[in-house]
Amino acid sequence: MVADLERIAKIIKSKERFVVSAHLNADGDAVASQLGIARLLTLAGKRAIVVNDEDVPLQFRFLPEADAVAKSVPKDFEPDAVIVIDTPVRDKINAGAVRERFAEPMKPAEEAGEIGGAPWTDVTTIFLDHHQRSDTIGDFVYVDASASAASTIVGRLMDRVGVSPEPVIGTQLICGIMSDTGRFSFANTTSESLNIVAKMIDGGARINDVATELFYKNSFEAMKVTGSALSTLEISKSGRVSTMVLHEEAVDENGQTVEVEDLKNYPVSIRGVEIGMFLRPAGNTGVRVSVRSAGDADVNKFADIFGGGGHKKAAGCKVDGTIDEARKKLVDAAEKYLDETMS
Ligand SMILES: [Mn+2]
Repeated sequence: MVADLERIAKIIKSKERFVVSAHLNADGDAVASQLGIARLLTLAGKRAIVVNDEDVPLQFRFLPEADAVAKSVPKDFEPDAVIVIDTPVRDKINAGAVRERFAEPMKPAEEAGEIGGAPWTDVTTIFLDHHQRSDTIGDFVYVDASASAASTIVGRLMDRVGVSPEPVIGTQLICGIMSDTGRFSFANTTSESLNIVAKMIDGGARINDVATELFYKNSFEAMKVTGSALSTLEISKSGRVSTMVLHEEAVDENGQTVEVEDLKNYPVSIRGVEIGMFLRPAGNTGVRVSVRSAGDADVNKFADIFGGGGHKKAAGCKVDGTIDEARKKLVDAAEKYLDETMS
């Protein structure tokens, strides 16, 4: 059932032992908001265990209490509530025990077995999110798509549950908000989220330490990948469409793909460019494309031409063929799209 924050705060206050998780393939807000809500619960005198199947990504391990994230719910822990935060898609929950509970088709709680040492029938489930979502699974669901980050929602709950800012939760929430607002620059940056950050700074959190961890600890491999991708930048004749490619995914010494999140944003960061695209191989066949808009071009609609989608200013799609073929096709289509939709 859909619930407001007063209701959520009341439920939280009435429970004692929580399992907390967020989404797979964690980003800064997913890690920070689940650690943040767990910290809030601890400060409120509750017990909380954060559970993730996946390891916390290296760049977020600086967060206080990141090392306490468990791989599974201990058998001797009997939760009376589960909180899933920042996760609009049920099969993307980063805790197997919770993901299976909500897998479709969903079984009634009586048939769902146990989580840790507690039967699911005794466990209240709470979803907190800032994504547009159609799903209202869970006993209590609070969604506000106007919240900058899931960490912003944790900030909103602090007052209501009676928890004051201190350095640990402060560091966590600043990380989440800084990540999801693109260092306080995206259109979702609100005075509310900045006010939460201000309160966290007053509570002893150090904003520059968070920024240093997030943005000044790139791996050498990631910087080299960025360099080789940047050297492929091209701009169309009209100057309105820019493309950049990565011919091969780079792998580090452990065989892990070197992911560079920022690459998608370079092509559109050139003056005069309206649509910027980043292309790379999509597994065995085809090309994966990230599309970004600098202004009024709706790239959600543009990506739809190729069967993709996303948001107005950030979208993605998959295109058949080689990277060079895809690049030509995409640039032509983008020029045509701009001609047709922009005055
Ligand atoms: Mn988020």
